[in-house]
Amino acid sequence: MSVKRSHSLSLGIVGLPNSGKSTIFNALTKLTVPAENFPFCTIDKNVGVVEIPDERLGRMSAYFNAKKIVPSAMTFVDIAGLVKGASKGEGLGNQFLSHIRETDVIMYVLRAFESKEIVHVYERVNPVEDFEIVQAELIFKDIEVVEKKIASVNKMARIGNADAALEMNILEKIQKNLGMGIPVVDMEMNEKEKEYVYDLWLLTSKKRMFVLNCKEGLESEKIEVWKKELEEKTGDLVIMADVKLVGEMEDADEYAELLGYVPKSVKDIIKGAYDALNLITFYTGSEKECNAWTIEKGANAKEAAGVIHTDLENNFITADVVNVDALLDAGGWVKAKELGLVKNHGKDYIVQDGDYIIILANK
Ligand SMILES: Nc1nc2c(ncn2[C@@H]2O[C@H](COP(=O)(O)OP(=O)(O)O)[C@@H](O)[C@H]2O)c(=O)[nH]1
Ligand SMILES: [Mg+2]
Repeated sequence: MSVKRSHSLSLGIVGLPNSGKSTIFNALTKLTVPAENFPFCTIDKNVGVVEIPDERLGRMSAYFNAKKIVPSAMTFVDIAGLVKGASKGEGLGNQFLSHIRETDVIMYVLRAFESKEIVHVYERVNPVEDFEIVQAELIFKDIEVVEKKIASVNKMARIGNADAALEMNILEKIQKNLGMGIPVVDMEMNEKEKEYVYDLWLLTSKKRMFVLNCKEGLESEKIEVWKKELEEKTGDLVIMADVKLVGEMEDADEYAELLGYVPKSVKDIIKGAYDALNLITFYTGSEKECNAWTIEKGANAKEAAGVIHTDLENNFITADVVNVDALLDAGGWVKAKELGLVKNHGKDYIVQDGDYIIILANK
């Protein structure tokens, strides 16, 4: 499994200076939760841990009248602006590149708004080019890492290491592609190559999503063209959002009446990150405690048990599973069982979004 299977997913906000990164960071981290609930993360002013808004968890905890509610969380990191030359230490480049290394997904915030007061470093508005400038810096940094690795593998080859030739093949392929401006996420790779590359922690291997910072709902066809261009280039999610508005509004629906369209909200952006990472949520719970857990799509019941506790994974026997909404609609566990909604599954069962799971394990 390539993506972390824990609560502690993290998203790095990346872009040129004055694109709206800090504005969006502030909007997202309004939902910040007390750090002691999430001991994995030390909080500073550029890092915020945010609870994932989750209606199903709310409904389930109300049903159980749960004493404790533990939602999934996501860590947001506001990474300072990157400019051309960042990979060579221009601006405060290098230091910030190391912050990106620690995140699971990169959210590019790209400026698509005009403003005389707020300067654009390159004095024009073109989000597609801005993306390419920033990504190029990440590619340069990856090339550096790969070249260092090639040098060390070469040494291993000389002392007769059997794996060295195989490693060299993979590294040279990556080096060649990076040299052509292709980020790692867009490279064709087999499972073995993917596994190897995962351990290199390359910046361009991160999943991506995009926020085009614009006057949503009012903007010209030009922005639609940029959006399409980005989608075609990357295959990734592009959200058009008025980043300033995202921060100011409490309730998107209320604004919808005012504006005549539904503006993008913090929830849309978080959902985008979930999709970008290919994540789903499953639930466990009782009167004592209700939990929402995050897992990669395609994970099986045994792996899901491991997200809760390593012992549960190691001693896994079977899992009783029912969709959480179906469970609550039926009026609880006993009724759901009577209706035949609860299914017993073995370790290979692929967990579905919205599953409520009771793991049976050896003590
Ligand atoms: N006119 C306008 N200004 C914005 C918009 N989004 C952000 N800004 C302003 O642009 C400036 C830079 O934004 P900031 O979030 O600090 O950018 P960062 O450098 O990417 O972190 C701030 O003064 C914001 O208020 C927008 O959509 N329209
Ligand atoms: Mg900033």
